[in-house]
Amino acid sequence: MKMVREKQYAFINQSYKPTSDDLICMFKVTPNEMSVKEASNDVALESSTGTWTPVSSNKKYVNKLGAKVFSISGNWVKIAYPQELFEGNNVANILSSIAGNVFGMKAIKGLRLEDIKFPKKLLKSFPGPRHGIEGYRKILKIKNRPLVGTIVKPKLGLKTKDHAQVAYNSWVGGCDLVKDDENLSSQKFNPFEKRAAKTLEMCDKAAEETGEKKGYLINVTAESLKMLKRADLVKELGGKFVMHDILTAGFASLQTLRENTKLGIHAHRAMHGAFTENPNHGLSMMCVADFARMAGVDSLHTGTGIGKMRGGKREVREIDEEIENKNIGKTKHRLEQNWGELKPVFAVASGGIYPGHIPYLIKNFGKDLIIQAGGGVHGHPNGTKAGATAMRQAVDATMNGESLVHYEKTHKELRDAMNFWGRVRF
Ligand code: CAP
Ligand code: MG
Repeated sequence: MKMVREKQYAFINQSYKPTSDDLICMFKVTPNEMSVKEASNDVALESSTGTWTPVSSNKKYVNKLGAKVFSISGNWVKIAYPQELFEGNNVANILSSIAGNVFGMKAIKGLRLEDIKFPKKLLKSFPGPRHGIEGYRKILKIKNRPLVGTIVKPKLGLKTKDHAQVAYNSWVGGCDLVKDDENLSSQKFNPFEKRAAKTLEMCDKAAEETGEKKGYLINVTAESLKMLKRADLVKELGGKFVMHDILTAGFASLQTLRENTKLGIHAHRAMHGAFTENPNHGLSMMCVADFARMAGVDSLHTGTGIGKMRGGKREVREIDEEIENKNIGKTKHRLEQNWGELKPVFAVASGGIYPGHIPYLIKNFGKDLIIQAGGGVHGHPNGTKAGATAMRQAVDATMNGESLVHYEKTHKELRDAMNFWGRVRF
């Protein structure tokens, strides 16, 4: 069969000046036995209106919808997409174009979608967070400091009674938030309905005893109708928050949740590493964060720069700025963006964290942070309650401008944590 290729550079237009109605993608293109220009042409055509050969069914009016490669600098390529290509308020639809077939084409050895700039009208079609940073602060009555959270550990296996007890000990010790782990849903050892009732009862009890507002981020990730039923039950039981695994369940599921619940949505990014970690291939965490803010999560795991998970300080800081600020400046790995009326999302620093890390986290990522520790609370030598207190003490010390080394002298829980896990130098 004689291969008839589309005009070699039909989707290349390096004199094109993108308009404010264009969606812009920044790709890193590693071509396979062809030039970056040729491979970029294929990326643009496959992610918009084209395919490997001209088609007789094409109409002239479709041509103006074709994506345009308007900038090529080494392997870094920028492509402009007319926003008419996309359906408003539909993350999956946009991803199916710009992050769809392109990753599997023979034309590339590697393709990384590093960041996306969204046009105003398309952005306005998305709800964004219902609560965001200010909403969480209002619900929990915490004005200024970072929120302290924990994850019930062991992550699976605890029976409901024990799960609720661990949560209670965390709250009375000083945690503001307790969350389920990403892989806890409604397994036999801890069914959702029983867990919701028992743990929210303990949440209220702890709030009453401490005089502080407390929150439970219960994992509702499941088939969509079941997920909505679970979110409704949480509301009935007086819960204020739910948790959703936005990547394993998918953005369409997240959008269903956002449109059908008024509760705060805590977003876990389990599975992100499968496509965000290779700098030459896949979708960056920055793009995941963009879509999470648009779809309407209120809090999102973004990394720590220091704990057990990958993701360096620069990357984490740039993502935190992207989800927390209104006007975003351009950097090597990030496009500028004006987020308009979409509320800021609370960044979550989690993964191998313990009290010793807190000065580093606040210094590098600020106070609008949910600092979360599972092992770093329940692994404390004197147990969960002491572990939670040590986390709180580290936040209090840092917010007061006191070093942990000085503060631990008068705060036993913190001292025991530091002796057990060591003092963090940074
Ligand atoms: C942390 C955690 C979180 C990770 C996710 C875990 O527990 O519960 O899922 O933070 O990573 O299961 O590992 P520990 P990220 O505090 O005991 O480490 O935040 O990078 O998405
Ligand atoms: Mg976890």
